Amino acid sequence: MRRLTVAAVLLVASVCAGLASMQDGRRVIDVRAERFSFSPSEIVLEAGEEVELRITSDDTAHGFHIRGTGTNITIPKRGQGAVTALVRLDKPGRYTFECSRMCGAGHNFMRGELVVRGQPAGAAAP
Ligand SMILES: [Cu+2]
Repeated sequence: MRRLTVAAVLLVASVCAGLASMQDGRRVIDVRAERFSFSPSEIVLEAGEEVELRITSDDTAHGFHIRGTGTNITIPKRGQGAVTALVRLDKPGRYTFECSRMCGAGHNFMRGELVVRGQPAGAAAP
């Protein structure tokens, strides 16, 4: 009598999510700028982690400046694509980013924060 071994083949659809969230091992974070805010307005990363910010505008051109760093770029106006900023901050802390291009009455309030967390050192007991 022949035994039929039924092999259950599990076809696991390990298809990557349509929207890439990693690029070259980096996290890619989409940021939207519009008068007069950034969303998300708080971005959390690890100290020493390099992330790619892909910034688009929903209206006019804006700027993206991270205080205390050399990052200061122009975000093209809506429909003209994204600008990419590679960001790596080695010191834990909070870094303010802000619009650096006059965009209207609320320009001075258009900002957000990068929260850089320290690397957890070893096993921390609760
Ligand atoms: Cu502005």
